This record gives sequence, structure tokens and C-alpha cells, in this order.
Amino acid sequence: MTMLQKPALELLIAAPRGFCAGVDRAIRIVELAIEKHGAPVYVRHEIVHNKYVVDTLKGQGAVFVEELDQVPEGVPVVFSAHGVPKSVPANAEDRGLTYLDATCPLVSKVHRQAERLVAQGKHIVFIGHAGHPEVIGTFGQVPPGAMTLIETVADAETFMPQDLTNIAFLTQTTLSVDDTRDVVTTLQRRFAAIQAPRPDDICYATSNRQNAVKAIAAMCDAMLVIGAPNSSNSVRLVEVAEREGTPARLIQRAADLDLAFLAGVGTLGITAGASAPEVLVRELVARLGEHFTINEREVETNRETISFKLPRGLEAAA
Ligand code: 0JX
Ligand code: SF4
Repeated sequence: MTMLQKPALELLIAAPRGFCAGVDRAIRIVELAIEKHGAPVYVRHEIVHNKYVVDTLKGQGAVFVEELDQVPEGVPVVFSAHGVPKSVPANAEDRGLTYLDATCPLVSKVHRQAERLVAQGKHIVFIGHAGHPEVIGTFGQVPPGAMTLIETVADAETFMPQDLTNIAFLTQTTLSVDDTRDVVTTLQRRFAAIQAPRPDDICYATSNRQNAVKAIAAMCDAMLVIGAPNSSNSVRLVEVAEREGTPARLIQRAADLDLAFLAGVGTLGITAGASAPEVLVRELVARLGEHFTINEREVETNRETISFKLPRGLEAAA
């Protein structure tokens, strides 16, 4: 009996991909909090936007809730990597809850910039996606009315501040680098005096992952991005690939892949959002290996060495 030969599939795997320093730190904070305080440890919002990560931590004793009033008295609570409005730690203190803040230090940096600009009397134009927890958290650093959200070039064209000379902009950390450039160019054309953040608020991990996709997209017939639909940085990676003319799909797990998407594909690009663990990349490669004879190559456009310190009180437990 002759075995049927599996079709060949070339895999180009983008690097950097997957976990960033802020995600590593946030997950570690939950793990160390469980070690230190014992289960359960409550987490306000998904610690990062990834079901596999959340389910794994649930298995270790984490309980995920959306709001602080769902946290019972006497148990510690961790705030997610995306950051929280000032009212959240304030409420936790009022209730005497022990809390650990897993907000990424690069998100906290934007929070401090917002506070500083407001103290200088500036109105802030915030470029971001409405309803995203990072946007809600950053808006919650300043008094109501101190910041205006804009999402698109069209918003930048119509925004009209009270004082044209006293404005600044800040951005969400996980935006499309290219879209944001267009929005910023529009703002700078209309308001010559607008103050810009230095360096950009879009974080190193977001821009490195987008650059890595750009580097391989043109060589690929299709791309797969591992990440969740509510993960802003992951969704941006799909858009980057599509803009390069490469059909792309966001999948959470290998099992989500519809093999029909690979019809006629000889070279497939793979990447993972900042909240997607490497184990899910390996799971996908393994599934592809069941159907194809794969030849795998990593294309590295940048090497990341950044890591963030743990909050005080947890360092000792690390
Ligand atoms: O939706 P986001 O990309 O902001 O978050 P996710 O997918 O959890 O990524 C890690 C946390 C990023 C915060 O900036
Ligand atoms: Fe921090 Fe950037 Fe990672 Fe967000 S994507 S957690 S800002 S390093």
C-alpha cells in the first residue's frame, strides 16, 4: 500500500511575536500573588486578553471578575495589564482590600503623562479605540472633560478644541503605527502647536510585532495571527498583513483554523499577539504538520531584551 504524500507547506514565523514584557510581568504577578496569599486571588478583568492564559490561571486558583464590587472582602485582587481608572484603587483602599497592580509600566507611563499635561492646563486629545479597557483606564486618570477621544483621521479633521494653542495628544499603546501616523499628521496640520509624546506612546512590543509582520507578509500567500478578538494589538497584526496584500486570519487556537483558508497556500506566515503564549504557536504548527509536510523558518527583525520589575512586596516571593 502506498502512503499519500502530504502537500508541502513553507512556514515563515515572525519574530518578535507573542508575550511582551508587560504580559510576562502581569501573569507573574497573578502567579506570585497566589503563591504568597493562597487561592483564591481575584483578578479584575482578564489579566491579558487571552483565554488560554486566563483558563490556566483559573486552574491555579485565580478568579476573574469585571468589577471590584464582585470581589469579596478579605481576598487580594490584581488589576489587569491594561490599567484601571484611579477610582479603582481608591475603591479598593476604601474597602480595605489588598490589591496588586499589574498595569504595564508603559501604560502607567501614559497615565503619568496625562496627569502632567492636565496639571499644565493642557487639553488632551487621546487617540485610541472607544470602550477598550486601556482607554477607560487612561481617561480615568484625569478629570472628566480633560481628554477627548479620537479614533480616526475623520475624527482628527472635525475635532475642535476650545483653545487651539494649548493642546497635546497621547495614544493607546497598542495602535496601528501606520494609522496613528495618519491621525497625528492630520492633527499636526490643523494644530501646529499640538504637543506630542516623546517617545511615542505606541509601545516597543506593538511596533516590533507590526514590523515583523511587514517583513514577511509579502513573502507569504496567507498569514495566521494567534490572538483574541478583544486583543487590540493582535487585531492590528491582521490589519498590517492585509494591508500588505496578504489574506490574514485571527485564530485563538489551532482548532479554530479552517483548513479551507490554506487552499493554494504554499507559504504561510505565522505570528502571535503580545498576549498569546508560544505554546499556542507550537500547537498550531503541530496541527499543520498533521496535514502538510512543513518546512519551518523564523524571520527575526528585532531582538527584545526588555523586562520589567515586579511590584514591591512580590519581588521577594519571585
Ligand atoms: O487589547 P490589548 O492589545 O491592549 O491587550 P492584550 O491582548 O491583553 O495584550 C497585552 C496587554 C497590553 C496592554 O497594553
Ligand atoms: Fe506593555 Fe506594550 Fe505589552 Fe501592552 S503590549 S503590556 S504596553 S509592553
